[in-house]
Amino acid sequence: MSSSTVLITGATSGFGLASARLFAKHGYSLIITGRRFERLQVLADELSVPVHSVRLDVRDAQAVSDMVDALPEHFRNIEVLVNNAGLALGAGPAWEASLEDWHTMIDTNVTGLVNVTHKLLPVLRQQPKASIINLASVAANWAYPGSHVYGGSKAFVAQFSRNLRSDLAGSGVRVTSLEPGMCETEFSLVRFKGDQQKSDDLYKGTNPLRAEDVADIIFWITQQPAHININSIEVMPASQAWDNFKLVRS
Ligand code: NDP
Ligand code: 8X3
Repeated sequence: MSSSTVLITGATSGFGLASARLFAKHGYSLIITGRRFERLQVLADELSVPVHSVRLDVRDAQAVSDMVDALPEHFRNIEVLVNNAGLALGAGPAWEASLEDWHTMIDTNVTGLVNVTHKLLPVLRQQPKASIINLASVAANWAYPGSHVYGGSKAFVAQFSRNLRSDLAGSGVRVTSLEPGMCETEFSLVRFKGDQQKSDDLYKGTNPLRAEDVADIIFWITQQPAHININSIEVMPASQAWDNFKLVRS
């Protein structure tokens, strides 16, 4: 059992929700955040550890700053930051994508993650041992049609994680870029703008990763001894793999 605190962005669904449950099972105090506050309240009621729930849009730098400044005493010693809030919007070709969707992905996956990280760095650096887990994606490493800005935003997350590592080496704060492949959460429902059928069809027969699989990995990373930094982990369901380069003939 732990007396430490973990802050999770995007705890209303998917990896964030599964991680909250797992860290709670191991006795961590939780700061859970997301835009859908009702879901956070339901989760807080379910957990039997101290929980501080905050309605938070990570794109709002002032709100992020205010949230941290207003933390109750018990929740101030944050040892684990799970930078999880993020989304993909659209999976069609770049020329059909809406500019608004591109901006939303950049604002959330890049600017939002930066907002939270910048505010939390001084807090984490006070700890003898701390972890930042940044949710990147296989889309950070591998190009595929329809990934355009989503993959670009996750490539930022992966490289930002490595660069943070360089600055934080020796500080006690470890940084990991976690790069999952296909996992069945609300991710595709969001990406396909609420089309449940399209989301179900994508996962059908693939035995994808589950949110709990990713939560297990997140938790495992944080449990490594202080002298170990897991730089990155790329994980896919066994049914997913790379394909050949595309060749277009004229
Ligand atoms: P879900 O859609 O299930 O969960 C996404 C979470 O992000 C929700 O809790 C949502 O909360 C939160 N979120 C989205 N936008 C914002 C915002 N502006 N401010 C605060 N919170 C926000 O998806 P996953 O759990 O699958 O995804 C979690 C992360 O993992 C994302 O960064 C995603 O890109 C990444 N990822 C997902 C993979 C997958 O296949 N599922 C694979 C690789 C990476 P709310 O809407 O309540 O604000
Ligand atoms: C989500 C995984 O493969 O849809 O980051 O890009 S993928």
